[in-house]
Amino acid sequence: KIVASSEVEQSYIMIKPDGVQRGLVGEIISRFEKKGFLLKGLKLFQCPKDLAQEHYKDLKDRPFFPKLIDYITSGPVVCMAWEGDGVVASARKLIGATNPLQAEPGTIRGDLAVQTGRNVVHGSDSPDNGKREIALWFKEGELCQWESVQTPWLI
Ligand code: FUP
Repeated sequence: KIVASSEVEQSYIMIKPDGVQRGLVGEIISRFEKKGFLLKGLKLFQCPKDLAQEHYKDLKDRPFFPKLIDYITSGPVVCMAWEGDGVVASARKLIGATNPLQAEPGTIRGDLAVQTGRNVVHGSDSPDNGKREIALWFKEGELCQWESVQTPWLI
């Protein structure tokens, strides 16, 4: 089990299968890069059903749960661990509201999506869930410890 190497905040960000299929991977990654967060983990991954169910376990009693699991496992996703002070809340702002029709223009969902069930990207909703989700989606050795040369300009 992976634990964040430091007390630095991390968020689990995932480009969902529709984002991959629609060719939005570069566009989405670029928004987090340009903002100034640090990429500590990145992989293209075909998610098995049991992992999708574990990831979304808080939603298991909701009527849309089976469809959500089918969607997330329908094709490869891009798994990412992004690090930085305040990254969890900031990433949620960059991503925008769950329903893309309510997401502000300028956010990823506001600019790139129309359906709640096809909302292109996931972001952890708390620092604790960031840790939990990164440990769930990444194996030992898949995260890199490195510092960007830009860091002195950003913090
Ligand atoms: P978010 O944190 O914005 O990803 O939203 P939630 O955790 O509430 O929901 C997780 C995923 O469930 C959403 F991205 C899409 C799906 N969902 C639905 O399909 N229908 C709903 O009514 C709510 C969520």
